[in-house]
Amino acid sequence: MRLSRYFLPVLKESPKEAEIVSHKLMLRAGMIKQQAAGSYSWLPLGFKVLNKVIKIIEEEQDRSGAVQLLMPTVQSADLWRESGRYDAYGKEMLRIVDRHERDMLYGPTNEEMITDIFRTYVRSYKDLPLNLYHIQWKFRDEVRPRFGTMRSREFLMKDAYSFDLDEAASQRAFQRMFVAYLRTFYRLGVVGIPMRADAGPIGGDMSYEFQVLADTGESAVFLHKDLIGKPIPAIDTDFRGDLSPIFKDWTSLFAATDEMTDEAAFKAAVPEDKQVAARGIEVGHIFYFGTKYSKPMKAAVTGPDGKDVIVHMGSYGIGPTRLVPAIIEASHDDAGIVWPVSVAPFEVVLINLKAGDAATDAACETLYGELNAAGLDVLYDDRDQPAGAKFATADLIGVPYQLILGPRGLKEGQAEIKHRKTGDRETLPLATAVDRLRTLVEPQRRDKV
Ligand code: 5CA
Repeated sequence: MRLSRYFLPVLKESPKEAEIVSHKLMLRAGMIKQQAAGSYSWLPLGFKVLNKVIKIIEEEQDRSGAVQLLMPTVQSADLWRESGRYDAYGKEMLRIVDRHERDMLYGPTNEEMITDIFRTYVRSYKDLPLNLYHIQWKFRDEVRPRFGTMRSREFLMKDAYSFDLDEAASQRAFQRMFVAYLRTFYRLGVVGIPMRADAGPIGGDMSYEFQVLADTGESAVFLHKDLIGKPIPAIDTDFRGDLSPIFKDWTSLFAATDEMTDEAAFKAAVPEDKQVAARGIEVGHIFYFGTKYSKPMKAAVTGPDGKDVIVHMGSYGIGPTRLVPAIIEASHDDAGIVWPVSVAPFEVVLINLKAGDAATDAACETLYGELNAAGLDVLYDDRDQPAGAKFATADLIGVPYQLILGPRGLKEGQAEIKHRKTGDRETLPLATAVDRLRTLVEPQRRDKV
């Protein structure tokens, strides 16, 4: 992508309405624009990051055996009357009346609709286990939408729903999602720690939240230190095998939100040198709720003995539009965002220090072609702007590697690479720059781990 042809409306000033650093940086880096309270457009740079986040989520859902579909945003109230949640959901639900005076709603979640799909088509225990997911916009009329896309009214959710014959099979489905989530957050470049949590309006008696630790997080969390940096299950994990050892290994160490524990219980359970009391951002939440929806909505299959069995269900959410600011909260500095490579809008920014100088332009064009050919995701800053402004933009938007070339370096056959995260700089022969960048970038994509 050539920056001269791109749409990157960066702001010089720090926007006053933003209270936390991720919101400030997303506005300053031209990633989002507010459209109404708790409602945002995703501008090209933000959308590019969001799509990388979504792709990783999809890859890990698919790997775990979940199957993607797509349900609508606007739902019929009748389905929600069947489960009893139409009245129970309260003011957070955006209710709509259509021209025929039919009650509709903008979906805050999809348990009812997916249960309706299931009961329409699935008849036999032989079709189980089944896990269906989609990535779709949700609307919740939050009392206090805040912090940009961190807590918005319209937001994107990956929501998966599992169907099983009995509780034991449903626990196995839960464990598959648990492991998929560990892998997903790792690949996104954050530490996502599973914690016992309160199930709220989704219901059920077992739920885990995945929390990214950050000072600005809305939840107070208590955890065992060894959960931070614990190695995640590898890419060759057998999702059709027994995942309970992994599940037990992770859940045997203390971790809970303040809704589920208090400081005294925490201190009694965890040795002093291992106690971490921190704040967290809830980026995912998984639930087992048995027959809460399948029973009133009559979602049953024929069991092995020919008798009808009400299926057991769980649901599994991740917030992609919350993850983007959560990643920024966990990874930034005074100059701007510091993206993990796996979700960076671009992996490399090629900075032409003297656009308009024929020799530098030509050399940059060649480099740009080679970087693209090497499979790197490149932004080429070809604008006629002072070097200082280019460095500031590159730092602000957080591209992990800057490849810098000007007339002087060109004369000597040398380019410079700046590592955004550490600030390290290396000067190297122009001819080796592309290979060097490949070696730096490829392992950090985390797509083979
Ligand atoms: N049906 C279940 C799971 S599929 C459900 O709705 N779970 S939830 O309420 O916990 O939401 C799942 C995830 O969506 C949360 O962990 C969070 O990452 C994201 N999310 C929830 N509310 C918001 C919001 N207002 N703004 C941004 N993301 C949100």
